[in-house]
Amino acid sequence: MAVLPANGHTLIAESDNNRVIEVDFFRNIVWELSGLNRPVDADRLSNGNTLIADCDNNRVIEVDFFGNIVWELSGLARPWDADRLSNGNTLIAQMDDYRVIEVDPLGGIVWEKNVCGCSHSVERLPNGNTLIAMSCCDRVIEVDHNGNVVWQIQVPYPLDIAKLPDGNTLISSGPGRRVIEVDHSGDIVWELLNIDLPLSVERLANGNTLIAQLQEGRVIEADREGNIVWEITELEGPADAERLVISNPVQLLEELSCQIANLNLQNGISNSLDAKLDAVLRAIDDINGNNDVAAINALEAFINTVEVQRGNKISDSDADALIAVAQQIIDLLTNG
Ligand SMILES: [Ca+2]
Ligand SMILES: [Ca+2]
Ligand SMILES: [Ca+2]
Repeated sequence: MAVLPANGHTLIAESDNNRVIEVDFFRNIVWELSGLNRPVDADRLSNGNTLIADCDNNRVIEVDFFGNIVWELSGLARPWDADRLSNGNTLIAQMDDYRVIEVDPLGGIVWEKNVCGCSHSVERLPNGNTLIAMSCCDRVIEVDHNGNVVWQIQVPYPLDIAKLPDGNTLISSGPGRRVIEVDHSGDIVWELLNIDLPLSVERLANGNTLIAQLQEGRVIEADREGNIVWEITELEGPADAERLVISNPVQLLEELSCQIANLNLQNGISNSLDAKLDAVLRAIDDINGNNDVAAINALEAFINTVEVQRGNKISDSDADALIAVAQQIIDLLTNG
């Protein structure tokens, strides 16, 4: 039994389309920034802005919701990864300058580590050390503040790395055509094989893994058994993807309503589904009484209606998607 997809939108650096997009669960674009030059990394920051490694413009920019550049560092050498740190500085890995740098908000270099070749990914760890994917040298290293290597592992052309809460490390290997999870001894504790050119990797809250596949033009969410539980295809050079958790049930409800409209179902069916979603909204809006139970009951009725039409007026994949989002709303109302 596959794990349901994790809640949220997906932020994607579509490098060959020179844009960054945010799509909802139904793959509708809800935010877009175009006019870039091979963006390869996009991170949504805690202030709601987006940090982008605009690779072939040799710069890292931070843009607000409206696309205004609120911070920029230019003159870089094809940056591939940029992370905003909790101290406000920015950590940057570059393709054409064989060092990883940490810069302050004014652009001054406050820390650097020379590496032996190109680097596609860097991460500051909670212990203050820095994890670096030295792609061209087939190695992932962890260095302390003084630049001493305290841990390393050989991996063919590691492209992205992510330290997991339990201390394991997730690594994508381009020529290896796989994503691996290794423990501190370097033993592989989990792997996903036959993944063509995995670029970015992220472990999601539900245990699934989000992977951007550049040449395949898709982003997939795979469960631990390798089942693809969500994907978006026909992208142009997706180099990075991250899941953005949506914690507002009303927002998900609106997206679910839009999707019902997009599906162009027979009037009777769409009216019946809309009525249930209206009931959910009324229950959530009702500040009196046990509103969450009423909302959850209406969502269960919505799911039942979709199930009745599954394979008939609603395709299997559309039914799966509608139910997954209805379930995400139930989870939010239950745990929120
Ligand atoms: Ca990212
Ligand atoms: Ca980043
Ligand atoms: Ca990073």
